[in-house]
Amino acid sequence: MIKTVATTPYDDQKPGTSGLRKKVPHFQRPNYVENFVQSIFDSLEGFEGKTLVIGGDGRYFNREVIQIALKMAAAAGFGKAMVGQGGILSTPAASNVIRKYGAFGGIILSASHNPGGPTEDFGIKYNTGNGGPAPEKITDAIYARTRTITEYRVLDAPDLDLDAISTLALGSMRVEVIDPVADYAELMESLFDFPALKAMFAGGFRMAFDAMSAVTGPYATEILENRLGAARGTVRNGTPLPDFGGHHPDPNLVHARELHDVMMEENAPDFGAASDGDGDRNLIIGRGIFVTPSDSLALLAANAHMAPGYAAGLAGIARSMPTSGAADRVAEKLGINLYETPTGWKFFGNLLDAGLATICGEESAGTGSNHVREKDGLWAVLLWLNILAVRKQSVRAIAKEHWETYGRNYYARHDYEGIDSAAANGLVDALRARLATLPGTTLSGLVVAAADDFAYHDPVDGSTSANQGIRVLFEGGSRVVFRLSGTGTSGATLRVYIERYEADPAKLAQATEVALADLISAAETLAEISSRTGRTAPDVIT
Ligand code: G16
Repeated sequence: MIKTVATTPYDDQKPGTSGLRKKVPHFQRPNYVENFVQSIFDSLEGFEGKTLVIGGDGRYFNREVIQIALKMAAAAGFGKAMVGQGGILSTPAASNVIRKYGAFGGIILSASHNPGGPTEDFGIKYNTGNGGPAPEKITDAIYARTRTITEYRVLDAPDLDLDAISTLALGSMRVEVIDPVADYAELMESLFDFPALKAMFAGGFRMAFDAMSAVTGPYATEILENRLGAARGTVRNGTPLPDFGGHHPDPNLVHARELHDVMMEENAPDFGAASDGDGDRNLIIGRGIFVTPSDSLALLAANAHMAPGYAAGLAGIARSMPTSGAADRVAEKLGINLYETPTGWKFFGNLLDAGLATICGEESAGTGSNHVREKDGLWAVLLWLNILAVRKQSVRAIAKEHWETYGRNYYARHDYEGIDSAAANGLVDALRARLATLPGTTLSGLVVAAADDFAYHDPVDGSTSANQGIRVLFEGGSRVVFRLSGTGTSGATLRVYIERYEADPAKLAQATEVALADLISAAETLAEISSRTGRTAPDVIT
């Protein structure tokens, strides 16, 4: 029986950079989940009898919300739901399932790299039939609906057992509980030279992969250890836990410190990598060398043709605006287009669908390609492995050669977390007000060449997204970028992105903080960070 339940709107259900993210107790308010899920369905058309994919990263509250979403999908008229066993589907695996089975769309439950647990973070986002995050047109419609919603519909039925692979019935909707790993592993096998990778591991190649007690554990264990023959124990923290073992499942140098330290030892493995809560981010560390996500994008793009799935070359490369310009130089050399988009994987969707870009990447540890419509942590790891198997060089040697060929984009991101929202907005507003007068002025010895608030004009659908980050470009190709994060759940997070391009062969091996010192001080002066936020140092540097 379908129940119609009266409800009242919440005023804070605006999806951010990647869906709706809030603390778990916030999501547990009466009808909070139901309002949002119903608003998603109310914003879509033509799904009657079609398939909805549902899965999440296994974090606390995942199981409860999946049951609610299933009963509401049945009440809304979906014909079939596909759910990962145990409610598990990594974000890239969910994207693949949507595409492979021609689903109408999918609901992904994750707050990505944010911590999990009864008082930590949860998230819900909707992906469309191309497998990618819903574009702004849809997220705006969902938000508008959350402001006017008066009722939701739900099937009155007991919870389903999602722990065994099976086909179940929920009212007139069929529910297929699927193996979350199989389709994804098959896709990876179609893109990369598994026999060459197997041979490399059999030859003694050593790797450390930190799954951070999050969703990639089962995927990495199946692919790296079972299929490619990497030594048992290659995958660390491989069991997904609802609270990620109490850690932030964020693959950066702060939260993946243990892996970093292992990789800096003299007898370190050949290759180190980590992934985040929902499996779409990656961290790449060679023996004794961390590769920034921006450099990783450039390196992968320059060498992608070595993997069978990309042997035909790349159509184009896309990167988010704050990501360094390292990939731009690769695109130039390859004679292909480089697209600069706002932060948010959703902006790559049109470029990938139109065949304009093959590889995409972001400074926030996301890299991916046209194989799905999400960034993909394990994909990046496997492409790196494929390149290492072909080039038979160390990560350090490959990075060094790359910088010698293209020059090096020194890069860092400084995050000021949990700052007062009004102070953060004030800082951005003040910067925005000064943009027109900045060109020609000198800061910490650097001359401002241009300054603007980034606006993106989508070349495929013609839409415009304004106010996507303040850019201050200096003469010589260095820059600082300021923007507020769209994924935090408490206060505001100010991100300052700092980049210097260096082509002088004698200056390619500097410490990043040394290479960026004058720009860091210019950013502080310009944005008045300490006086406006009360912070004298960033919380996280990546
Ligand atoms: C999400 C988006 C990414 C974005 C990142 C950081 O990643 O999908 O495109 O770069 O957030 O966004 P912000 O700087 O606004 O916090 P994820 O891995 O959190 O889904």
